[in-house]
Amino acid sequence: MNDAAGKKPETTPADTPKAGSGGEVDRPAQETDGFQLVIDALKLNGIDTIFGLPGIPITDLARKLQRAGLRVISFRHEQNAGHAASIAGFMTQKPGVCLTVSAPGFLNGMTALANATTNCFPMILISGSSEREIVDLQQGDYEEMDQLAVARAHAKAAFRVLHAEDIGVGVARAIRAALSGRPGGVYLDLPAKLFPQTIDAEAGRNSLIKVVDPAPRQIPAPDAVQRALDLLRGAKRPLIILGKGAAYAQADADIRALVERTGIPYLPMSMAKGLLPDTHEQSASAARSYVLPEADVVMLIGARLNWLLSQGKGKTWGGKSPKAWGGQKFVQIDISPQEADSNVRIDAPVVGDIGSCVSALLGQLGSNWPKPPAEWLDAIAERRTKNVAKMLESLAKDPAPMNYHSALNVVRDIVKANPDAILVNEGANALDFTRSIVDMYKPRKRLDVGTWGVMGIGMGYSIAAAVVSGGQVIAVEGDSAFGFSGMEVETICRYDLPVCVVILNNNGVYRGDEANPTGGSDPSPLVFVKGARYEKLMEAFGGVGVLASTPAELRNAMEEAIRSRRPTLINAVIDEKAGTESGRIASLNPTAKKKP
Ligand code: ADP
Ligand code: TZD
Repeated sequence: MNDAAGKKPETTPADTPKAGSGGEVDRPAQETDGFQLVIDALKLNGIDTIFGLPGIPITDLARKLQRAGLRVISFRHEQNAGHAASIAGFMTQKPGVCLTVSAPGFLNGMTALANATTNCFPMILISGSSEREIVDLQQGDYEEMDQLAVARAHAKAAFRVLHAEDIGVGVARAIRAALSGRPGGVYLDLPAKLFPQTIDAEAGRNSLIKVVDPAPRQIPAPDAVQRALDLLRGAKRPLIILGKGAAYAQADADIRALVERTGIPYLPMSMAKGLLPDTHEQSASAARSYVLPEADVVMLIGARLNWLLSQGKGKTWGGKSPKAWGGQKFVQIDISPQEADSNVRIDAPVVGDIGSCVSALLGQLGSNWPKPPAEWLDAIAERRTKNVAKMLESLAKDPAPMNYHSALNVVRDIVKANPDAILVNEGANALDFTRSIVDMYKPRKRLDVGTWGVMGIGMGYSIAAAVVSGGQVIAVEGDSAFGFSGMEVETICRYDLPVCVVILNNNGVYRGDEANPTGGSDPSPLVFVKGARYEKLMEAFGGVGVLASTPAELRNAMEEAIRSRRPTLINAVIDEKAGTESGRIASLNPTAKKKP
């Protein structure tokens, strides 16, 4: 049968797997096949880890990848494998690769691919796919789906490879698309028929591409840099906002130098926390609601003016109505030339990669940069001191049962003592309170729900963080959030990863005390089984489970988890009345119930 593109078919009966051969392909040494070319292309480009879930038609690919020396981390659900790949991409600046089966496996991975694109994380989703001739005629193949068409809508780019000699190009294009410019998620469709195709080994070797400079530096125009500096120099109340693009860029020393040499107060977005230690004297985090409306010039470094920054307008920014401009002028450093003006006017866009832009700003800063007016710095310091004192007061309380503050006070201490540990965080209240209470000290140590506020990243991010860093991971999870990926505790145990999961368990979504208003026997849609013993889930697979009802129990369990490096799940029972609907974004939920 000729394939759709009319090329001669490469598969012959001699190439098909023999029964009982473990799927091995019998081929002469001077030939190579699709399996091998995929492996060679990935290895050639430095891909050393694959996150995935096996099945037809990629089972053998997973085996052969492992045999070829790549690390293959096999999950219980593709969405978690996909999230793992995406955060590995964020941490390493190398695309994280997720491998899935066709249709349903592919779709399970798609949430993660779309999330990667939304968050600007480089990732490649590789899915096997069914027979194109049957799929395109909708004749009902096993796991039939036009995956390329589905992926295109949610990926930065999507490619399909039909011929073994094009595998090198397909992998190269996927890598370049994922990494260059604004990073994102790329889909690579590999039909089942591709794998056993054979070609001459020499031709195969020649067809591979080692991508040269996949994320080329993009040097900003000197006049754009000067325009930005002029605007900042004239500011009376300047502010810098660091986003996760700044964390991704790995220009940590220059970013810190820019903040410190200008003396400008800064706010880190949640995944930029730790780029400078949260205890840095220029951090304005504890005065956020003061600095946003008061600042006159704001420099965004790798942060978009999306919903997380109230679109740059409205009351958050001192505007008189929800859509009104607050009067601020903006400098925006971003690799995407289209980002500027997407919400409000950007007076000084600086387009380029953050490393090059920040270094250019430093180069043109001069030696006598004027520090911001003392009035501005003093006003911020005053609020910060007041708000920090208020928070410490809440943290010092020891209510029974525990609440978010008393439990997170323990996590705060543990992270302070273990600044290299990676903190993964999801939930609503569990997210918002952790973000504000737990200080971060080093770059890229805080991984969370990101731009979509998506639940389900928890265990996937934790597994990738442990695999990539080789170090300790602490996952602070709402009980609802944990449920989205909870089965992966088996994966954590199987690979014996140093992950300590802390579930802030209040028996439900947001809180656990809601009742069915009809008085019927069904529970409210927002609550779970009361007194659930999540820790037993970890015990079921050989890890350590702990039920913690007091801060002391939580502290002991976390210290022991870090000391032993064993997979640990701590079920931290907190007051089921703690928490508000939608956490701190209740304003986006117009019908949210107020805390009684
Ligand atoms: P946050 O959620 O932390 O505010 P966003 O995800 O909204 O951050 O913004 C990240 C921004 O960083 C995106 O607009 C993206 O284009 C940009 N970005 C990502 N990597 C780089 C880089 N290396 N150089 C410049 N900009 C980058
Ligand atoms: N589904 C997905 C994929 N993402 C979401 N963000 C939601 C649903 C809605 N949602 C939130 O935004 S937070 C949350 C859900 C279901 C869970 C909140 O409960 P929790 O945390 O137990 O995880 P808290 O501490 O009780 O608030």
